[in-house]
Amino acid sequence: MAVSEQTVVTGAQLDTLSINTIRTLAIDAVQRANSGHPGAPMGLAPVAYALWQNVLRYDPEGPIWPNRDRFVLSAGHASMLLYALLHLAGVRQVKNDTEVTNDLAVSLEEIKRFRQLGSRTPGHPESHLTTGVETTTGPLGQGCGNSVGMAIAERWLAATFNRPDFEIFNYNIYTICGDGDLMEGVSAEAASLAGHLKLSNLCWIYDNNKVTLDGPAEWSFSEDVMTRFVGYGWNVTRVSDANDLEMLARAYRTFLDTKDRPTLIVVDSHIGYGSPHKHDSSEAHGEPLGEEEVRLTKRNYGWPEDAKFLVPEGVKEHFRDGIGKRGRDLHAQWKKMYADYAKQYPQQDEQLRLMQRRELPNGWDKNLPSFPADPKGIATRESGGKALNALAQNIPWLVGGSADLGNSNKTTLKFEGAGNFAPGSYGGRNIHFGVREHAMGAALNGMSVSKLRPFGGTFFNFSDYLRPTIRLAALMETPVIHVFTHDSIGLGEDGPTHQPIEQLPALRAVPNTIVLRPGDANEVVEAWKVAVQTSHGPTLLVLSRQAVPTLDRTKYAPASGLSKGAYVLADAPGGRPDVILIGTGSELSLCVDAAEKLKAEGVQARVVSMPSWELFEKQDQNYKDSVLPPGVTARVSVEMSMPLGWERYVGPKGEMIGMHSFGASAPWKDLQKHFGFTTDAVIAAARKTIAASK
Ligand SMILES: Cc1ncc(C[n+]2csc(CCOP(=O)(O)OP(=O)(O)O)c2C)c(N)n1
Ligand SMILES: [Mg+2]
Repeated sequence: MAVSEQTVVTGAQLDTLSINTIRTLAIDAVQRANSGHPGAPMGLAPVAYALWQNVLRYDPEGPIWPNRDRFVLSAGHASMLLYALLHLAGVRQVKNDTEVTNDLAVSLEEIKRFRQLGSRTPGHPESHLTTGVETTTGPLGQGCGNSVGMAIAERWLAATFNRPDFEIFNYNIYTICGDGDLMEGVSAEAASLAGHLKLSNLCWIYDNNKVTLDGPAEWSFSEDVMTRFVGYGWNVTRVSDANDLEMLARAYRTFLDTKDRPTLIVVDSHIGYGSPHKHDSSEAHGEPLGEEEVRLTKRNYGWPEDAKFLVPEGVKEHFRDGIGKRGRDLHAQWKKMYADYAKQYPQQDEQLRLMQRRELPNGWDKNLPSFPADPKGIATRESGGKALNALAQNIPWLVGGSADLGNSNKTTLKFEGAGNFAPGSYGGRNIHFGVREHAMGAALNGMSVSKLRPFGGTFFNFSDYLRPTIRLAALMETPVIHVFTHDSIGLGEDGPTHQPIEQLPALRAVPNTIVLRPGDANEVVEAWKVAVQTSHGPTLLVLSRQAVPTLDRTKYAPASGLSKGAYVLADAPGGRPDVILIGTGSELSLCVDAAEKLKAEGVQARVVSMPSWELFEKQDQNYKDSVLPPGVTARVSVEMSMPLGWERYVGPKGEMIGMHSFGASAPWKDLQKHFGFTTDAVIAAARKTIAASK
């Protein structure tokens, strides 16, 4: 069928026309940008078309409808596939997370600006930029992991908010993934978890095109994917021809009919290489086709060879009559039902509205613990568990768990009714992620973009296992809370395999991420308050296994100073210190002790508690100077971590007490002496920096 700008077509021809429009938009955008992957969108166009046009319950004019189906393109390099769909379906852009505008999320102009500065069509889909992009993908495997979190979120929302005759939540999550996604470990962890949890609202569509960037997939990938997923407890079905819309429709129907487990649809496809002569070559497909190849390909599709960014007449209308009409009708019915629901269940309605806006309920901070002075004190993981349990009773959608360390992380919600999130009882607030840190991190991101307030726990050292997900939460500007306990060599006997050294500086290096290492029980409560009030990025709580003294707040400044990142805990007379001692976490009390002893020697020390660099950097210069006066250059930092970066706070004359090697397996008291985290060491460093500053 030849196409011109005026062609009028109907029926099955419209399917082909629409699919080829997706393909040629991808080809043209990649060609103009002179970078990107045209092949994957070309191969996947019918698969995505069959889903969007005939199955997806999505209202392009209401893209934040809470009960919309979610579409995740885990194969983020195929971004043009998603942009073309968003354009053709007419999805509207949302402002400030809540306000649907009349602007298209992806206009044709934006497609022409693919991969350009400031466009809504970056190289890989970014959810904070483009409405309709449900989660940011690009690092392969992450979208798969996110989709499991989205499926968890839907099950939780349904169990929590649905009422007889009011099925407020019953949406599904569809994820397109490729060979790369399925090779990545995170997708295996996530699939295992999804199978265990029997998440029947989850459908992965595997683009089995037998090719990856370097060449044939068989060079590195020969496992039996279908058998593997059967082993995970998934329903597995196959579509042997990606261009067969009927077979695709049957596969989606199979998914919808499967009520007891997730579904994997294996779709045998051919990646688009352009014209047939290129078809079997192992030529790289992660690049533009080139002008000549673009022509040949278009000729092959029966497309005008010279037309660029052509959307033939009838295509947009076709989408409007398909996904558009279905979505609009379903959304309208839902709104009607919801209005009655809101009348009958005003409390639930209020909660759902707050969640959508990422706001906290009234009284969210009531009954928070407050800890009396205690020289023996308690571990910050302990006080953390108490603060979390109080907050979670006030914020019903604070939901999370641990990667099999709940008892160590103290992240278990223990109050009446908290319950476990388990197959068939999806209203529980405690999720057992199992020993799957990476999938946990990815799932937390998926829960967060679904507007829950998720938290997850593991040992701080194993933040390495989920670090990619922290980075993505930061990029996506989505508020996930990580509880990292066993924060240093202070964990003792487990030894250097478990003792974090470089994790603090490494995570402080991630933009838009708040790292908090509170110094005593009352700072922990304040840290949790910061965490739940943060709405546009991840917060990492770094907590100790060992007890730390609870400081006497009648003698020292209040712990609320934590919200400024750093504050003067104890000052020298007249605010004129000879030296400033800066501590974080468990080392704060070392600084306090050292200051007391220095005082007896006639040296006036100021103690600064600095639980968060990021929060401190947000303060104005006056405040910063009031905490660290430029005139006082004798400064000591104390932190059981690689001290990388502390130079900026202690200055050229300052001293940094930190870790310069791995730790060791021994009782904590012995490690403390061995690695020099003692009051005497702080005093010696203070003397040294005072001498250097004179
Ligand atoms: C974690 C990660 N590693 C590497 C890449 C780079 N990369 C992008 S696409 C791709 C090929 C993946 O092959 P497949 O998933 O089969 O996609 P196809 O080439 O079939 O579209 C690679 C390696 C990436 N995006 N993410
Ligand atoms: Mg592939």
